[in-house]
Amino acid sequence: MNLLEPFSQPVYVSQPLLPGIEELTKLVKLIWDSKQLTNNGKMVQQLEKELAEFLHVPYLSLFCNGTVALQLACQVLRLSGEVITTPFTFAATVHALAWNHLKPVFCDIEEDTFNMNPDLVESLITPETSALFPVHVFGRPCNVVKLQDVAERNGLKVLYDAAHAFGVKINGQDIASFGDVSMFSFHATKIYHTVEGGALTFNHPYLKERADSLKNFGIRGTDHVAEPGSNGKLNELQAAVGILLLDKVPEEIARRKEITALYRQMLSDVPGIKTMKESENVFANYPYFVIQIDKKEYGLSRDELYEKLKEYNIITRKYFYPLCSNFPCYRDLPSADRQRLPVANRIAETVLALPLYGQLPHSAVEKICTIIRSLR
Ligand code: T4K
Repeated sequence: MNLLEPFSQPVYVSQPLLPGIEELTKLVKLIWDSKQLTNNGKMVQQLEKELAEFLHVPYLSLFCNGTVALQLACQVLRLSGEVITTPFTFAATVHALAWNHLKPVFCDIEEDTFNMNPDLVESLITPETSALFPVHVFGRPCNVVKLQDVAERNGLKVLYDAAHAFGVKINGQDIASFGDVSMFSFHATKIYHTVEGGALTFNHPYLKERADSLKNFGIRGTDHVAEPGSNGKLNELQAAVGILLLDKVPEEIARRKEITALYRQMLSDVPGIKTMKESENVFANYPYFVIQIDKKEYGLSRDELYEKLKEYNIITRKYFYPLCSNFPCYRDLPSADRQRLPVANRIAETVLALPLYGQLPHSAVEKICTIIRSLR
């Protein structure tokens, strides 16, 4: 194989983990026989139980996707006024606030983790602030201890967007155990998925009760509709996919870990290409492999490298560009001012996520790295 020839087929940033078609067919047959397709059927109940065990959380509620889960989490926690969040995230995080008529207040991020900078949070708190809404970006844990301390001292709730952090542990403790509520996305591009889907995790039974009601139109019993809920339910077919994929997660993480190590090794001495360091005392899940490109040293900007790689059939993603605070719907907020978010603005201009999924052959990684080296 000529390492500098384009790939014959596109290599995408991600590729979904798939259950075996025969085992899926068996579960579909059970669903067909039961004729229960949705509305908290057996598959959803089983998956909720298995996921709670996997994540070591007492309470968990499944949703049709992570975005609706976040929108409803704001209501579960009865958030109001202003919520402090990060601009360096997927659109869904900040949109969840806007859908609840909450005001996002953007906090700048840390250089090394790309997560909300806990040392800056306190200066953004006003009498209107009801919560912190940090994101464990690329599965790297936020500084949960400092954030919890700020929250407790100021009487704030903490809602974690843990969309990328399925299976991550900090000092052996599961990431879902921090904060009041965490959201995990089970979209097909995630290391674990239910095609589309998501979950909220809680430490208190009343939060799960409320989430279960809000995702089912606010219905609390045959003759009682307590509040204006939505429809956020996962269906039985998707739960079946989730049941079959759960066992595959440890191997998927192990493969991604090897691929990540190979990328790091092959790119470590390329001038102008910076890879992210492993976080200390963290069991990582390797959802994305993200590099930063310094045009002065590498010779190409991030956008130029993105375009060049496309010519080689390598389809990367600029996660997360544009920055949420620069979207037309948020850029006029006082906290969205670029001067107040220098780190996030700089990082969003330079990051690129390279292909990473368990089935990605090591030979493809070697070829991608060889091409990146050759382009400077
Ligand atoms: N919070 C955060 C921090 C998030 O990152 C996300 C979602 C959410 C909240 C909301 O959770 P959900 O409501 O989505 O559950 C993707 C995903 O759609 C999105 O779930 C994810 N974050 C975001 C980071 O990435 P795109 O537009 O980049 O995806 P797309 O379709 O370009 O897929 C990337 C590549 O994956 C494709 O080039 C090919 C491959 N692919 C994709 C799909 C969907 C497949 O091979 N098969 C597939 O079925 O947004």
